[in-house]
Amino acid sequence: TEKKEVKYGTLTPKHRTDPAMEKFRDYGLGQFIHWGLYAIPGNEWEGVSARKGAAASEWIRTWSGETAPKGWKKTYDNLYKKFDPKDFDANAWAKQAKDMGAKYMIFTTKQHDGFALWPTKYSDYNITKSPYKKDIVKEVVDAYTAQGIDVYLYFSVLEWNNPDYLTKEPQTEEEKKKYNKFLQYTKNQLMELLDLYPEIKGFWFDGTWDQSWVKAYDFTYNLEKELRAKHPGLIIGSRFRNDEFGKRHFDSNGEILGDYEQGWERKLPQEYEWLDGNDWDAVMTIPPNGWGYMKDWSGLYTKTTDDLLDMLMQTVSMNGNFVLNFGPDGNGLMHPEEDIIAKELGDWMKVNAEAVYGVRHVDLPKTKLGYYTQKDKNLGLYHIYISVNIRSNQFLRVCG
Ligand code: FHN
Repeated sequence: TEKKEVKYGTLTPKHRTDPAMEKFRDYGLGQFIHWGLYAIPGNEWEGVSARKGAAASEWIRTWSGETAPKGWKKTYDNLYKKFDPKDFDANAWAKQAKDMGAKYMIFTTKQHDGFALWPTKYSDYNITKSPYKKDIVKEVVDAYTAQGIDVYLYFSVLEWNNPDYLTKEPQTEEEKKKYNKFLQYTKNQLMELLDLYPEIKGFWFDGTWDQSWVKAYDFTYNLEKELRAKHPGLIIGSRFRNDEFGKRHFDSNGEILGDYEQGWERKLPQEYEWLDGNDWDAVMTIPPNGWGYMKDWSGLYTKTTDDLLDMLMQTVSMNGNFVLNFGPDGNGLMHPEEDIIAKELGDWMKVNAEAVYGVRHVDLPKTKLGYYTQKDKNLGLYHIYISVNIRSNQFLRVCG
């Protein structure tokens, strides 16, 4: 089909071959951590569950309907005054991730509520105003980097509480002025993150679906250019921006926008061909949904270690990275179920990691029993099958 003229399309080749991107392709397993003020309520408040009133645990600020506590938004916006995670130990998190076999991690610097976990100069709604005061982003970056785990920063453009934020395209001069101020604020925070944490390898952007941001494609195109110029090798996913026709993730010619596809969230592609040769990650919750801490997992199907191992192998067999989400509580402790799964995953990885790290898709008809991966066409391939009900899964190296 005729190529369309796209002025605000991709800024990087479809298949980057620089060392940073080759390392991204080799990760295999990553950890996502969603942490912020929403960890304090843990998807409930004064014994009332928000399960019926908010889309997900980290969306609890939007809790509405008859179950929502009176004056909830005000209560939520004041939670920063209570944020003082007594048990938070970034080194313990990083050690757990290391033992689990994670090669990179994605950490929420700021989710949709706009509360910054770093001492940003550009907003007062940040960690220094909480009793905890200290720079959590720095603690996490330092601890994981010390363990040899690469750090990517999750950044939500969308900010529910920012008076300058708009969801729709700015129309009036006043709206344009306000939103331009918001765009500049966003750019300032991103440049600040790169200045403060130069060790990071990339960004995981989120909250970029509103028309206000979609129509600001000239700004976002130039912002991506500036971020990449400031931090050579920076890795940015497909969720950051769109082209001038509003096409997100892929431009109007189907070319990926960014370095890896960020579309696989809580679901996996079934065919390798669907990926069209692009790099990608799959981010996964242990409960059905809910990225932030949820006190109560009862009544929900929460994925078993075997479920997650199967997803991991399905992902890496199709050249993706599988990123498992953890939602620490308001004191900085992981959910007890998350600790169990991290241990079991790690035990399996200690035996099978060679079939996960640095592997690529095998061009064979899909096996009915598990997944194929391979490191080097001449060294044979791995055939991993996840036994249905035992933890000690086997793999055999089939030398071609
Ligand atoms: O709205 C967010 C959600 O809270 C969570 O952060 C996930 C993680 O991938 N991203 C958005 C939903 O697509």
